[in-house]
Amino acid sequence: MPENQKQNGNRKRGPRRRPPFQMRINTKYAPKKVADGQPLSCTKDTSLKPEQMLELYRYLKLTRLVEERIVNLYRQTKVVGGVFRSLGQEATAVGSAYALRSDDFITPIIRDLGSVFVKGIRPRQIFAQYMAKAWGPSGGKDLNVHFGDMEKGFIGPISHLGDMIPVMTGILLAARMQKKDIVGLAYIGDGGASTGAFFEGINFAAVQKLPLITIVEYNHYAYSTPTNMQTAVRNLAEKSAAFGIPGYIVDGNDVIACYEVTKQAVDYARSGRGAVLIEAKTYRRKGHAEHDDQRYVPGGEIEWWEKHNDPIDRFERFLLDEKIATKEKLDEITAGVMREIDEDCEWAESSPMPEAEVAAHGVFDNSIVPPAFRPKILENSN
Ligand SMILES: Cc1ncc(C[n+]2csc(CCOP(=O)(O)OP(=O)(O)O)c2C)c(N)n1
Ligand SMILES: [Mg+2]
Repeated sequence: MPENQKQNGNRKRGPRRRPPFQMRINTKYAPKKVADGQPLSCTKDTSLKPEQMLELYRYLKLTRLVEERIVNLYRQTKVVGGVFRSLGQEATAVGSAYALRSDDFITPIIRDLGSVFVKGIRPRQIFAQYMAKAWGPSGGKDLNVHFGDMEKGFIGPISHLGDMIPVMTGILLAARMQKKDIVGLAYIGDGGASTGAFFEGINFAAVQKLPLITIVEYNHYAYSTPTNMQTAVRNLAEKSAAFGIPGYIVDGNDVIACYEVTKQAVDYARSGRGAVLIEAKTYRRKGHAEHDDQRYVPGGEIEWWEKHNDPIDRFERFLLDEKIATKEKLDEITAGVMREIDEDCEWAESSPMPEAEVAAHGVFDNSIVPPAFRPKILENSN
């Protein structure tokens, strides 16, 4: 027995000793090095059934092809606002959201259209939203990502990076008070992970052991700022140590790995053990938005990711190699997605633009605008 415990012949009762600090980062599903010349595929270590994998494939294709269609609409000037794409990162949003229950909540950022589809939003809503049409979810008040659907457990993002994390924490606290066992999944970029709100939101969830899962998307850039000029940590998952919560690193371009890691986090969080931080390693192949020509990206970098680490190519390779699907089956799924996109785009295009008075309603508290400054269209509102 150590000297200090021998006093009075009894074991001394001091403060409970905590085990030494240990960084808890799980790297089981982190990106793996493959032998030179060997193309990347997906992890085989999965509980997913073949039909679920085909559903994941459908969501991946839907995300990519809907975004391509929005770019077409943008070039035709039918979309006039910013167009944000998740090209090359689709697997992170799709795989993670697929691990949730339908009553769980997400709050996506601009690279997470795939998670919105998994939550049950239809392409027609996205097209109508981007074209600011009356039939769109915000009725023409916004023309890109600022809308949500509470029924479907989808909290719309605001522009201010990081601020949706404390909001999600609040939702989870309210859910606990209502004795609901939902979990919340908040997405954030590597740039957004440098904000104060990111720290405050996760810290509160960690202390309260709220079931908050935060996915930080390491996509190499925030606007034109490379991640190493954004943070001094090598892995964003290391930030989990600041909160005393488990951290995971996942290959964000492996849709199965993203599902499995999030599933583990969901089980952990739902069982009452608290918050989790997941870092998804991925790459933003398009600029911040469609107008960004990416002149700050070193030559050959984008092409390398496109050729060697595209999430859809990797998953197709996996599905074919593992004989989960034939090429014909995958083509059939893609054709179905294209049909849905054509139909939904036509529907959205046929929507009228909103009446000016209706679109202006519910944006400001018109009663506080001095009458002299009230534009004509607001005269009859309130
Ligand atoms: C608090 C705050 N600061 C700055 C901005 C402007 N801004 C919008 S998106 C963006 C870059 C975001 O980068 P990241 O978080 O890495 O997400 P990504 O676009 O790479 O998905 C910035 C700086 C903002 N919206 N909110
Ligand atoms: Mg980023």
